[in-house]
Amino acid sequence: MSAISGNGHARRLTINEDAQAMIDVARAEGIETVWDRLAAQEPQCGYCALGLSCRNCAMGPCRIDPFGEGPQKGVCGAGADVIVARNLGRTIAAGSSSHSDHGRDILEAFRALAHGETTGYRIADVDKMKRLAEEVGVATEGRTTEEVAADLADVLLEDYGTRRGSLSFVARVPEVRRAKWDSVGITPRGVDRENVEMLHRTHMGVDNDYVNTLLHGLRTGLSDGWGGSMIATELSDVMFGTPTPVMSEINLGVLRTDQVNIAMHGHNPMLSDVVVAAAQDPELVELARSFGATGINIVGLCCTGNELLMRRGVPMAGNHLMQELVLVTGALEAMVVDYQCIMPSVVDVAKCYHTKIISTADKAKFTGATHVSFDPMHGAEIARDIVRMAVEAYPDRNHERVRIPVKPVRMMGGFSVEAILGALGGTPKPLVDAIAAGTIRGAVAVVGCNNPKLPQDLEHIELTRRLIENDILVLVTGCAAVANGKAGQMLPESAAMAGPGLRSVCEALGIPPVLHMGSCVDNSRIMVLAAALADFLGVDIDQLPLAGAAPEWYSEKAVAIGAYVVASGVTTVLGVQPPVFGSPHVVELLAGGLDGVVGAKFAVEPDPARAALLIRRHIEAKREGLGLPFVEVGADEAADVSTEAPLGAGSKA
Ligand code: BF8
Ligand code: SF4
Repeated sequence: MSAISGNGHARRLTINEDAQAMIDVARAEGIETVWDRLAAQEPQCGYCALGLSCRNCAMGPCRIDPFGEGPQKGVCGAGADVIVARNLGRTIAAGSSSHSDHGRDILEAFRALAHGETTGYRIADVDKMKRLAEEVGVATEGRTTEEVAADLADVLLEDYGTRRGSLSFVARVPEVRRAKWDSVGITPRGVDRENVEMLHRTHMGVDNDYVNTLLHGLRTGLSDGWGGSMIATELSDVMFGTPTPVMSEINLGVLRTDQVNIAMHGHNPMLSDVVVAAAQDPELVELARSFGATGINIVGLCCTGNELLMRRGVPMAGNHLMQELVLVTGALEAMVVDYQCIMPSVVDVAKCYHTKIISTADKAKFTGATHVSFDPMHGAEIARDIVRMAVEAYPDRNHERVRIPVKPVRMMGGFSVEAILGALGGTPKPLVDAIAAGTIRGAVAVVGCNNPKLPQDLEHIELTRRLIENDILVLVTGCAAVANGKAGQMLPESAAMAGPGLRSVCEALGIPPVLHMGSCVDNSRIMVLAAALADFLGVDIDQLPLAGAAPEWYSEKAVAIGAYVVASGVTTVLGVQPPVFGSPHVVELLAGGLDGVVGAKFAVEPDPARAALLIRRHIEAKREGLGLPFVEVGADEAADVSTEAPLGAGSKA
């Protein structure tokens, strides 16, 4: 089908042709999308945008006047610093809890698998399971796989409680960093403990010192990055396979006019993996054929899509802002969701078509959706029921309304730490050598979401383009990775887009200059890689030429990620202002003071060109610190960008 031309309106909202075409269709048909609702919300609350409103108790709600003319204290006496810090602390706890609860769901399924209580699951990577067991002190010699798995599950379940001094995987952190965390009092203990403690501290009248609250915010984030998220990643690898490089396709062009299309949306591979298996069930394929379809096509959205793409090469329909637009193609029989980042609006958009929204998590129900309670004890059977429901919707499809606006783009994913080290011959040495020689200047994790306040994907791909052109390896996860994939930056031949040094390394290894490392919980892979590089060099993580960026973040989970990445020693640039600017003290701590505490800090820079300069200067400064050859980053081009600039300086706003 030919492309439907985007008008000026759609082109301001997204850089992607498939999204532009579907926005035009939605507007023409009066279907409301996220951009319409954002416009209806404007102007958004200025107090909330600055972090200056509080409704933590019934003496409030309260707000602080940022101009100094109105109230400067809430009813309880809390000023701007305390209110902003408490709000940020709760945001980190919400994000950390989301990842960690996802991790716990996988852990509980893994434990049930070990006890033979599930259907549709197996231990796909026995070697990794044994390595993990040995790492956390579980005996493996002379024991069955199931016995070892059961004990491993029990040790990791303890990480959620408070029985140990610190989380199991904190042992992966370079010793010098662990000592730093101990000295500041931010070593993460139990996953649940840090999150509960944050809710406690931010109750009225508990932690009334913003520095103390924010330090616990780092600890809460660390309980996600080196706890809940890492457990989710590691056990997903064990149950579904450790990713290895794989080719796939991406954008709305992955939908098929002649097949039953099922989009898997959400986060937990426990659901999506068994649905992919069920879609190959000969009986269900035959049922689809009996309705005139040629087969069953599973596509991914958001992070569960990343999980499927990384391990199975399942094609990816799109990232966060595509979840409504994929429905507007009229080509989906079902969108199957679990939890996180699923807009309630998908139910309303689906009503305009024959598409079924099938919710599956008892903790994430959607009014108006069809709920199928997913239970890993009967994973295979429930997955078949779900696929059958989708197939049975195919006869209701109105083929006249089907619009698949583009051809898919090819991409390569599957870069687990194991795969990267494997490509390097089993050791980080070749990568370290390339960084030391300056062939690769450093590495940047470009991660996070889409946010309708920014043109979709523009910041991701422009920042990435500028980094790889300057020989900086880019590691991506989450919706950022989907943006890069759609833009064609994730193919081995995209090495041609990189500077000469990075290009030569990528060509020698046959890899893209932008490595897809997985879903958002898989940012833990980036932490493991950073720790491995630091250990190899005998330095702390904050000495490495690394940076993080979340150009288009929206989610509380992204804030938790930012907290653990910075606390782990990696300076991070945000493209969207966090609601902290109501407190100059909090801003000064996050953008300055933290550097003296954990060796890293935050910056905000929405302009991708300026963000790239900021990051390049940071990387060259780290190179200089390690005694490696460094260059002054184009003093002329960077004249107006300073790494010392306070949080938010240089923003276009
Ligand atoms: O966990 S990148 S929009 S889908 S929060 Fe959500 Fe953000 Fe996407 Fe995945 Ni991550
Ligand atoms: Fe107001 Fe204090 Fe209650 Fe917050 S905790 S709502 S600032 S009285």
